Amino acid sequence: MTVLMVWPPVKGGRVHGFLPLGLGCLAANLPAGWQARLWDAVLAPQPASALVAEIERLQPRVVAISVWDFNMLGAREVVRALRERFPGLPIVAGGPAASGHGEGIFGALDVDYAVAGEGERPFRQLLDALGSDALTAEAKAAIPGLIWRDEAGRAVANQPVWEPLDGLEHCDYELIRFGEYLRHGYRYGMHSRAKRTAPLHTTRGCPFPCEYCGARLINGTRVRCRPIPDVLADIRELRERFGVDGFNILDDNFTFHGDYAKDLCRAILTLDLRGVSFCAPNGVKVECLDEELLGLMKRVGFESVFIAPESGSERTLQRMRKRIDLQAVKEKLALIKRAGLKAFGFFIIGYPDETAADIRQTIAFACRNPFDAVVFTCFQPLAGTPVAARLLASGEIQSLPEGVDYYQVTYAPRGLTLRQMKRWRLWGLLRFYTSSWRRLRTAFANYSLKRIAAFVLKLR
Ligand code: B12
Ligand code: SF4
Repeated sequence: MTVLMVWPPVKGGRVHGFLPLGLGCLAANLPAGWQARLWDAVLAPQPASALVAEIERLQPRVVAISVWDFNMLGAREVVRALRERFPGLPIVAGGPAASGHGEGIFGALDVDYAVAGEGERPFRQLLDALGSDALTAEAKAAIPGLIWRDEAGRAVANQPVWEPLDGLEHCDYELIRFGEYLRHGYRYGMHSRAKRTAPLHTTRGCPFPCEYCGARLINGTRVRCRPIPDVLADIRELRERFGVDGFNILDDNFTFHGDYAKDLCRAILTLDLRGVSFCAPNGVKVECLDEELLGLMKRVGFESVFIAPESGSERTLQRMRKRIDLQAVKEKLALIKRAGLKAFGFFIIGYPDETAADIRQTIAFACRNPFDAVVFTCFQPLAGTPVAARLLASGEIQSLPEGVDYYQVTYAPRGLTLRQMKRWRLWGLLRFYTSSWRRLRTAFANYSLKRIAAFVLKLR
């Protein structure tokens, strides 16, 4: 039996930092008797009519679609075309948007089932039941994270379960045509000399309660570590088959279990990986850094450490429920520098109820601490997060943005306009990068003048 996996089109065509990793993970963990095919409208932009033709050719038993808020518009278009042409074909959605929307996903997307949380095990159970025509209400109720309709048509959302990562196959790189992505310029990871980069997972989960973040809806609040031999096997495979020379650890909190991170670094040092760099571009929990870990990271091939204070305003940090100690940030920045690593900072501006004074404090904090580079992102409410729920409930926003990337500004706190937010962002970057020669050099060392000019134009 075939499951056709769908990576929907995104506005603006190809997105080279954006891989169908979730679908690759599901495909690597299918039940016996099932095979996966992938229809990928990001690697090869194509209209929904091409998917209809593919379904006529492959005659799949199920369609599985991976949905982020970012690709929701494309997902909707594809699902609409499938519904019209193949009304009886089961469509299952999963991914960050399914996790974020919960049972609300049926309002956003006309699918039969959805899965919130990690998909490997629930999807295997769902396919098993579908394939043997045993998908009774009891069977549906027993699948963790499954979102389904009961006999009265009411949406039911089962509680996801976040199990240990042992025994999970990682990702089917063949199915997602990772080699093709690399040939088409796939690249993720800022400020790295690596030419062929690949994502790498070592842990899943995050225990922190930041109110703007949707990560724990997908990966839960317990940080689970992959067995180190599995991670090494991934590294070897990606290095040997695809010539990868830069690994981006996509974990939410790579350093959360310090001993695991250290053991992993030591294990990586036993591999012959000359010329290979590592990066954790989502940021690491700053409090979890110590001298020994930073030293090991440097030896493994980290060039920089990304941390996410998010704000220089204590008032905003409290509102975000961001548990971070700005004094500790200063101390750890010194440690990062002493280890010979560069320090990158992520900041959010325009959080609900922020004032111009809070934003000024954030920019000042970034400028006066020894960061080599920073990013100021304008706040965007994400499905399923407490802050988005509050904004919707209070009527401050009527709906959540869909199809937007990092650069678009879709929200401004009361008292500020979208235009002002764009100006604050640009002003912050200008102030930061012109505040020292070292920072300006870092920017020019990593990006050409043309790229910097294009970036600034995009931010206006
Ligand atoms: C790495 C990452 C990225 C990478 C891309 C990763 C990639 N796939 O190539 C980059 C940096 C490009 C990125 C960008 C963005 N990201 Co991002 N990203 C992440 C991060 C840290 C990990 C995502 C990942 O790849 N995980 C690994 C794969 C295997 O997991 P997965 O895709 O979720 O799949 C699993 C399940 O979701 C499920 N599943 C997935 N598909 C399907 C389909 C079916 C049928 C089923 C049953 C199950 C299923 O099973 C999979 C295996 O368990 C997450 C945080 C997190 N913890 O998830 C944020 C996250 C997904 N990102 C987020 C956002 C908002 C963005 C941006 C839209 C930011 C913005 N507003 O501008 C951009 C959009 C893309 C763009 N190009 O601009 C939000 C998503 C919120 C949402 N509801 O959509 C998250 C949750 C972060 C957050 N703080 O809330 N991101
Ligand atoms: S922002 Fe980072 S620390 Fe906070 S909940 Fe999300 S992943 Fe965890």
